[in-house]
Amino acid sequence: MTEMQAPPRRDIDRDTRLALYTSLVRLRLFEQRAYDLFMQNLVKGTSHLSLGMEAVAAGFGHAMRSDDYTFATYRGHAHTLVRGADMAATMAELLGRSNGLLGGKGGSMHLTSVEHHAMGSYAIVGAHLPIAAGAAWSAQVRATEQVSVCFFGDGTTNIGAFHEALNMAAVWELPVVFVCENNLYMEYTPIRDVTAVANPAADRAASYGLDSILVDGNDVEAVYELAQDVFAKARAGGGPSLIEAQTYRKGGHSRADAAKYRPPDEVEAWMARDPIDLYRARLLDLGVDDEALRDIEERAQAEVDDATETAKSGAEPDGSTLMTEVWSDGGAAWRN
Ligand SMILES: Cc1ncc(C[n+]2csc(CCOP(=O)(O)OP(=O)(O)O)c2C)c(N)n1
Ligand SMILES: [Mg+2]
Repeated sequence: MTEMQAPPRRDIDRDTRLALYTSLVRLRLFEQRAYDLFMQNLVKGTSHLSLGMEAVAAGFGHAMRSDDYTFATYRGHAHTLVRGADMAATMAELLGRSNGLLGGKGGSMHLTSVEHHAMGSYAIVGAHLPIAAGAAWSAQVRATEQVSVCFFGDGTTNIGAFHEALNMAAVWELPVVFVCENNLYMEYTPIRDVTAVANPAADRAASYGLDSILVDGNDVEAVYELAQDVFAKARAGGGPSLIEAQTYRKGGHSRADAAKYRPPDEVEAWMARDPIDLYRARLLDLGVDDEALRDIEERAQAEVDDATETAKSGAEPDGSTLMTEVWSDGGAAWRN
């Protein structure tokens, strides 16, 4: 049985703490707005929110170097935004508008910003783990000290690609960090009902000769500090890491899923551990004044409001763009 890592509590400077808090709030307010727009039928296709799980994205995102790679799932809004993708363009992408990150052709489930090394959001469960290992291999060959960071869910640990990617990454000592966001559920199935071990990622780390690492995914500083350690190890040629971050989604799996399948006492216990409330209280304890936090909250709200207006003002994609950007050189003609 794997034990939770005790939060190391290094001394983090005030600016970094406020930056972490800013990210948490931006990610939360963005997704709350995305939910509202979905309910107004303005978001095209489905969307998977990470409300309640923001500390994982913020903690890892802030520890990354600007040229490190991010690979996300369909639940990828936070992971893309935290790398620096423009909020209005991200919102516009959800609305399927031409001013979206991908010209309105990708939508919520496929957010990508190569410019920010956010290398895509993948809708096929487990598909991106081998790809993230490949990016790490490329960094290893080029000796760039870049790290490839791959986020996925608890359910993904029961997919073959998880085991294949972990094994190759360990054998080749690739600079890849696999982050399992264990929110206790797949779509509607509790992970514990279908998994032979209690901690779906951490308890399997030994199979690949890796340390078993569990972290409180609702404690942004614990995540941030752990991320710094595993990134340093990867950059120094120490090989991959597998991390299980324990967290919980505030809402359903996708769309308007009311998540009625979750026991009320479990929901209540996790709602009392909201990552933003926890961090706000901690910052106040550390002597940060309430006014500074309120200022961050107001600025983030204004940014989301502006992003929404810009996104809504975008035109629908022109039909002529349907066959552009199909290949990396932009062409659409079939080739062998
Ligand atoms: C290969 C494959 N099988 C099934 C699905 C349908 N599906 C979409 S999300 C999901 C649950 C994944 O759960 P988890 O890995 O815990 O991620 P979470 O949604 O909780 O973040 C499933 C089964 C899929 N997209 N791909
Ligand atoms: Mg899950």
